Amino acid sequence: MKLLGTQTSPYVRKARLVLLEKNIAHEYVIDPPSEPGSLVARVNPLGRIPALILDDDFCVFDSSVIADYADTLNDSPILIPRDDALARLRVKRWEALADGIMDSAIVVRNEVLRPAEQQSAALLDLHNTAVSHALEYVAGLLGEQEWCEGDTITLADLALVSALIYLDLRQAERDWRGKHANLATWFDRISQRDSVIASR
Ligand SMILES: N[C@@H](CCC(=O)N[C@@H](CS)C(=O)NCC(=O)O)C(=O)O
Repeated sequence: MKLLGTQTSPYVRKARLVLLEKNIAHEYVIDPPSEPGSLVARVNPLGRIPALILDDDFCVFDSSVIADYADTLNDSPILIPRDDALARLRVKRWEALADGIMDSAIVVRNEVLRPAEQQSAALLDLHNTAVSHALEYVAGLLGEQEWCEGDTITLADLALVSALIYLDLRQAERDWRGKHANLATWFDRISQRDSVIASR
């Protein structure tokens, strides 16, 4: 299988971390959708990354669907609980929180790339505030736990680290470590995993 993406997309990183954590063989292809001749436009009608092309050319998108699918391919580790509906819901809810941080950070990124006089202060404020509230919320949920959910790594951890790496990349001025020391400790620990190192 081939994973199409870029080095900066947080959704791509999340999907890639799932493949790496589960040791699923794949070719990682850097393919920015905006580049002329990008394969993405041909395989994903939405023109977005990540796109996972299976060996029979079937294309899987978006990152949550890729993560869900990839998690069924083997059990080591199981990243999305299968039998316990509530545990599964909780992991997917973490993923939604992390994805929401990514969504808002990307709105901010796209807005600040526009000429200053065309930028909407209200839009920037809305999405920056959403990121701040979500960070406060996830820091509260995490507390001093080693993992976001339960006693082992799950998709929740992979989604959250992907969102935070993106914030560091695009909003370096945001002092989330200063406000949420527990998140910083958790981030430093998970950043030492081989998968996270390989994804950077
Ligand atoms: N909800 C989607 C979001 C994917 C997405 O928006 N990806 C962005 C990159 S971060 C994209 O491909 N944008 C189109 C472009 O870059 O031209 C997912 O989780 O996969």
